[in-house]
Amino acid sequence: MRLKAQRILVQLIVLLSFIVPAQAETQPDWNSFIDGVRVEASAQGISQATLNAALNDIQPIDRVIELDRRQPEGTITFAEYMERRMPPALIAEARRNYDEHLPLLISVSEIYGVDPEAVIALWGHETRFGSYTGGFDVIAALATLAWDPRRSDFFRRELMHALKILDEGHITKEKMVGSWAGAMGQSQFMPSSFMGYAVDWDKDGRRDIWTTRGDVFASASNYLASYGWELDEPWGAPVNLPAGMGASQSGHDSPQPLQAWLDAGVTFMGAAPAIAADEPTTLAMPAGEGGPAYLVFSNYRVILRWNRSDYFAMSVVRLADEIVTR
Ligand SMILES: [Ca+2]
Repeated sequence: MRLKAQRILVQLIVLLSFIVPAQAETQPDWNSFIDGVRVEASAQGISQATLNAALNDIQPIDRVIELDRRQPEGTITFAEYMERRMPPALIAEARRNYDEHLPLLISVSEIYGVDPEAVIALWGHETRFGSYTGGFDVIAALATLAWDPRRSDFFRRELMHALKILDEGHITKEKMVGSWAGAMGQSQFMPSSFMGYAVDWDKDGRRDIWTTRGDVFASASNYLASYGWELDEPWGAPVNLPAGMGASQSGHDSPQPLQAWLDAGVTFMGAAPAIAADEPTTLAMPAGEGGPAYLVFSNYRVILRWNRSDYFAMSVVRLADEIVTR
C-alpha cells in the first residue's frame, strides 16, 4: 500500500515536471513578457519615453481573455442579424449624418473615389457614427492577447504597431481606446491597418481616427480604395436562381463574368443593375440553402476585405442603399 502511494507520488512529480516547464515556456510571467516587449520595441526604434508611458504600469485585462474565449454566436440567423443591425433609428441616424457631413464626404470622395454612403454605412455599423469606439486601453488589451498563448504572434505584431503609433504622436496613450481585440477609434482599424491606410486628412501632422472626422472618413475611404473600390458602381442585387443552382455555387473566391451567371439562368428579381456584362460577379447566399440569393460585384467583395462576413457586408450595402434611397 505504501509502495503504491509512493509510486503515484513519483508519477505525479514526473507529470508535474513535464507540465510546469512546458507552461513556463509558452507563457512567461507578465513582467518578463513586458520586459521582452520593451526590448523588442526599443530595438525597433521606439523611444524610451513612449515605452515608459505605455508599459510602466501596465496590467493584463482578465475581461479581454474572457471575451477572446467566448464561443461565437453560431445560432443567429441572417434575418435576425439584419433586424438587429438595421433598426429604423440607425437608418434615420445614418441619413442625418450623411446630410450633416456631405460637404466633407464629397471632398474625401473626390480624392479617394469611394461613395460617401458606403463610408457612412461602415462608420455607422462599426461604431454607431463614432459614439461607441470601445472602452479598452489598446496597449493593455493587445499586450494581454500577445501574452496569452492562443494567438500571441499575431497580437504581438499588432502591439508593436500600436507602440509605434503612440511613438509617432498620432494619439496619446489615454485616448488610444478601442475594442477588446485592439480595433481602434471610429473606423475600428487594427494597428496594422492604421499603419497601412490611416490618413491625416486635415494635415495637422496626426492621423487621428479617434476624434477627427476628416481623418476617419479619409482613412476608411483609403482602405476601400486600396482594395479596388469603384465609384458609383452597384454592389449587387437580389436574384432568382434556376433549378439545380444553390448554396454550393455561392462564395467569393472565383468570380465569373456577370453574363456567365445570366447565361446559366440566373435572373434579377428587379431591374438589372447598371454594370458591364463582364463585371466579375459572385453569388452571395448569407442564409445558406433556400435563403435569399444575390449576385454581387467588386465593391461588395471590397467590403469583405474589411470584414470577411456576408452578414456584415450585407448590413453595410443595405444601409448604404437606405441612405441614398429615401
Ligand atoms: Ca489629422
